[in-house]
Amino acid sequence: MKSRAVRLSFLAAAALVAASLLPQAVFAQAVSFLARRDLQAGTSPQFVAAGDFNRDGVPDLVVANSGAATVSVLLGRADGSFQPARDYAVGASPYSIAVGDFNGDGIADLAVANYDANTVSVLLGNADGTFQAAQSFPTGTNPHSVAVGDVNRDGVQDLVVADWGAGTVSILRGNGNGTFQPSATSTATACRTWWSRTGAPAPCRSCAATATARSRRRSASPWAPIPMRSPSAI
Ligand SMILES: [Ca+2]
Ligand SMILES: [Ca+2]
Ligand SMILES: [Ca+2]
Repeated sequence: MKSRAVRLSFLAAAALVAASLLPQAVFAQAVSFLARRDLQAGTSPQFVAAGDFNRDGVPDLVVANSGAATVSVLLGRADGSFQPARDYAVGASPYSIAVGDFNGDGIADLAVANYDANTVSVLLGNADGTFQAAQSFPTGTNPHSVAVGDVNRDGVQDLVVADWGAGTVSILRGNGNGTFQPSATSTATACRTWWSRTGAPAPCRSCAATATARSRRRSASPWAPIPMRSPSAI
């Protein structure tokens, strides 16, 4: 009886091992790739995104060239090849791209996080695979990644940016016409620059304390928020 139980356990273990190996073997045999094909982009390509920028049903590519301050758009052909890249200027060190429709015309647009420019560049699509010149909107320090979403549920796409150098996330709410409202992070950064009326820097204060500080200023506080001015200019 004992030997039969051992034999059954051995068979069950063997069956489990065979079952775990068989799908992998079948999978390995079923998947293969054609020879690699390299496409020319710009200097130091950092990020790639896909979309259908000329609305022909064929996926296209857009590449962030961090060393060239450009994005390269490569329109796809139906046979899997791509047309030569067309470059568009953006801010310094583009690190990330998100595809959305920021002006609600049904045509894909681009948002590019520019790490060394502290901006996002927005390029509105023209439906034929070309894009309008970039418009820039401030973010926090060193934007490293950008995503698209409707964060306030008004039906207009917004941008969410991860600011690597600031440890913050910037929310840029869309206006529906391809422009964006100033980010909350930019406001918080400006609030950091406080100076006394005598020219001495005030203790660092958070943006959340602004309302309280303004209230104190009205009651003869020696500190006043004077964003982005040097002591000599006061
Ligand atoms: Ca296409
Ligand atoms: Ca659009
Ligand atoms: Ca929105």
